[in-house]
Amino acid sequence: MKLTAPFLVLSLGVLAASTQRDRPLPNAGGNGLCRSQDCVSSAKAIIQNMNTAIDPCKDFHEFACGSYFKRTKVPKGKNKVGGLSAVEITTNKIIHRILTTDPKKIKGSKGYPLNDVSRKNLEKAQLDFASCMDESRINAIGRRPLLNDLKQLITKTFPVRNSLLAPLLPGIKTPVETPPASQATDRDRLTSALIQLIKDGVEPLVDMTVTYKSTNPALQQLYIFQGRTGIARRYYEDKKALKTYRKHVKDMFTLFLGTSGSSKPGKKRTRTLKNAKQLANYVVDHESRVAKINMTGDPGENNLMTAQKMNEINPAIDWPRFLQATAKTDKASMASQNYQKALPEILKNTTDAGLQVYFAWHIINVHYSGLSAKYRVPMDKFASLARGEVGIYKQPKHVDHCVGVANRNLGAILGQFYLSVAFSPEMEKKGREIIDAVQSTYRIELGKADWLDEATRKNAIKKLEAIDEVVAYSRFDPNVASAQSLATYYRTLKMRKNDFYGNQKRARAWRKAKKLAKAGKPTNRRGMEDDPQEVNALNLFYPNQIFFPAGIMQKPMFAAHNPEYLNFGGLGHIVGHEITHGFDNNGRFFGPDGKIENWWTNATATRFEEKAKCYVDQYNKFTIVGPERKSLHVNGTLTLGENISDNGGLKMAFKAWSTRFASDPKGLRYNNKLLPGLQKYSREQLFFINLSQTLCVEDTPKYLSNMLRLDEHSPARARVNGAAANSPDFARAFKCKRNAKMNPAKKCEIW
Ligand SMILES: *[C@@H]1O[C@H](CO)[C@@H](O)[C@H](O)[C@H]1NC(C)=O
Ligand SMILES: *[C@@H]1O[C@H](CO)[C@@H](O)[C@H](O)[C@H]1NC(C)=O
Ligand SMILES: *[C@@H]1O[C@H](CO)[C@@H](O)[C@H](O)[C@H]1NC(C)=O
Ligand SMILES: *[C@@H]1O[C@H](CO)[C@@H](O)[C@H](O)[C@H]1NC(C)=O
Ligand SMILES: *[C@H]1O[C@H](CO)[C@@H](O)[C@H](O)[C@H]1NC(C)=O
Ligand SMILES: CC(=O)N[C@H]1CO[C@H](CO)[C@@H](O)[C@@H]1O
Ligand SMILES: [Zn+2]
Repeated sequence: MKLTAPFLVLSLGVLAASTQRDRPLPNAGGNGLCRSQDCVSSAKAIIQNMNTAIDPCKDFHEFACGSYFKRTKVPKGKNKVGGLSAVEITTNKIIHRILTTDPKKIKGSKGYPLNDVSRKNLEKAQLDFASCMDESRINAIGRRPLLNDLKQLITKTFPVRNSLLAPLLPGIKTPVETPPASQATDRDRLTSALIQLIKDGVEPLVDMTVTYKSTNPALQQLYIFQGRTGIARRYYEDKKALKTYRKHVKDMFTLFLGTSGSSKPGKKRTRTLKNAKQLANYVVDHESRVAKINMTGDPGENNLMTAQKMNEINPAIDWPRFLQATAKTDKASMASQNYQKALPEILKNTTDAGLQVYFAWHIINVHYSGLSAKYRVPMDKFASLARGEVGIYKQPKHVDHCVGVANRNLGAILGQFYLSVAFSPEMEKKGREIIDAVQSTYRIELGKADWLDEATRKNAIKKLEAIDEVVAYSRFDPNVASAQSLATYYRTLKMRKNDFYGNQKRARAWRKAKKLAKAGKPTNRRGMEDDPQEVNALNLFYPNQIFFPAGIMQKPMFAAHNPEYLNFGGLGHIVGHEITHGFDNNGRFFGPDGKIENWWTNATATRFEEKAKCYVDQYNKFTIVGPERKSLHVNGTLTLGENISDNGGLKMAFKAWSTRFASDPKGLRYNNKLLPGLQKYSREQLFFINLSQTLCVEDTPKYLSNMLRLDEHSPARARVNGAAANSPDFARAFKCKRNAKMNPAKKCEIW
């Protein structure tokens, strides 16, 4: 559901001067020219992006962003600039400041006050960050801590006879204790090993998580999935892909376990490992067997059953003990049953020594993130490739990497500081007004949509009204505005000075434990796993919730004192987009409380499908210029949900704004002043211009062509021009002639 949008630099003086933000809103005071500093700088930024030589009725995105494109080049080391990625850069600078300022020196704001407990919390995040930034120490430590973890595997977690790994790790007494060989004991040993590994966040053979299911969203439930494979299932059939993967596993075993070979003068010293190929084969062959399991006819995810029942399906694991030790429960939903049924057979085809290698590979795959770039980069690079990205991996700058680490591990603590320095209750209040306005407009428009029959309309309205909105930050477990709540939330996560590897490992184990502890508990509807500083917005189909973190309620989407037509073109559009997701080709299958439920009559559902097809055909026709100037088509099926949401979002945001403006044309309540230097544009036009400019994104052709296959969002140009061309409001605002490119006779519309 991640959306993609705009840029512009937030003031970084935020750590010092935050009280200013708490001033009450000045009276809108009539609709003259807006001369506030925010207005002046917004106007300047808007003008600087536009290319007025272009006819807005021919190519609106180019009209709104043309000059931006002319002066902007994707910097080296990046795949794109502009849009939300630029806001992320600004946010990360703020987080970086927070991470590197003495906690005592950060004053905080009245709106979101900080206290001694907050500062104590922050020390934890700062320890993590500092341990990451100490690159020379991490380099000097090298792979040692990972090798220690592998020793742990070999000597304690899963000792085996004839270990292939033991001879590679100095200091291990071989042979290790000989394990007895009876069937029952095998099962005990395997169960114990899996329990230990899961606690460390390593998940070979079984992958487990806790979440709510669509048939009963109020309850958190444990799910057991099949162990992850290194590449997607279909690639195990693809000889070339499999060969690349096998080589990667072999190279990584060599990197992590090899010994330095002799090096000729002037040559780089490289590692060698005689049995690397054999080790790689154990891993890849096992995964290939897993990938071959026929999943057709698998009963799927809604399979809550007792641990006893699970023993019948897969007797290789002692499920009652396993579930109790990991998640303190005696039931779980066993997804991928076909896999579980096949596992005992598959295990028979693997020796214990082979299984140990497979576990080692998973340990490497998870804990490498605590090592130096020498180990991290080749693993990250391959992970990017495995996601289907070809040739676009870019190693982040070290400091960005470390900000990301601290954000991932202790994001909510940083979030409290982010709220305090970059956000204000006034912004929260104004933002909420926009959200409410768009939602009320939605209600009115649902009343008007003539293709909905009455029964479906009633249900749609019921669903809309049941949407639970969370604004700016999580209110419960943790309450990000409360230092005490955060201290409790992170209590069991310990961070140590100079121990980057250990910090990452503890954070991972803590996350897993936190997740698993929710099994059997009610769903926390006010709590968000996403942090307030995230530059993103979400629609969770279940439990029918939308979340707008403080990070998206920022310039250039939103500024509390700016004219409303700008804010509705920015944040309002995003709000409309997220609400529409609940009614798009996926969201429409979920009911008001997030259960999967058919609330459509057949006739209306058929009309929905016809209307959706209009988008698919329309977007299929869009092309972009790819590498070597080749023209590539957008995939209208892949992007359907996002397109429906872009279109609905644009319409609802515009109607919400224009209704408010019409109710207050003199500007006594709402600020709709004009912008200096942009007086020749109407408010309506500026709404669309600003909307488009949140999507002035420049990508490399290579990145763009990758994303065309992978991203559910259309490229920015298609997003803007597609939705604008479908909008009669747009055509009116720019007086586009009938059948102009941006005003086709045939328009697609659902919401
Ligand atoms: C997979 O199982 C389904 C249902 O049991 C069966 O129809 C199908 O032929 C199987 N596919 C293969 C490749 O064995
Ligand atoms: C186990 O190995 C045998 C012999 O190579 C093979 O025929 C069988 O299909 C394998 N079983 C599984 C579940 O992979
Ligand atoms: C609606 O369509 C479904 C499947 O397409 C069908 O099973 C059902 O009987 C139809 N209901 C009505 C009222 O026509
Ligand atoms: C478009 O995306 C859909 C859904 O992901 C996929 O099934 C289809 O193969 C894609 N079409 C093309 C031409 O790539
Ligand atoms: C829908 O998405 C496709 C592909 O991303 C895009 O080309 C198209 O313009 C979008 N359609 C609309 C109406 O937004
Ligand atoms: C490009 C630009 O600056 N656009 C403006 C769009 O509207 C937002 C919200 O008011 C402003 O912050 C931006 O400056
Ligand atoms: Zn979206």
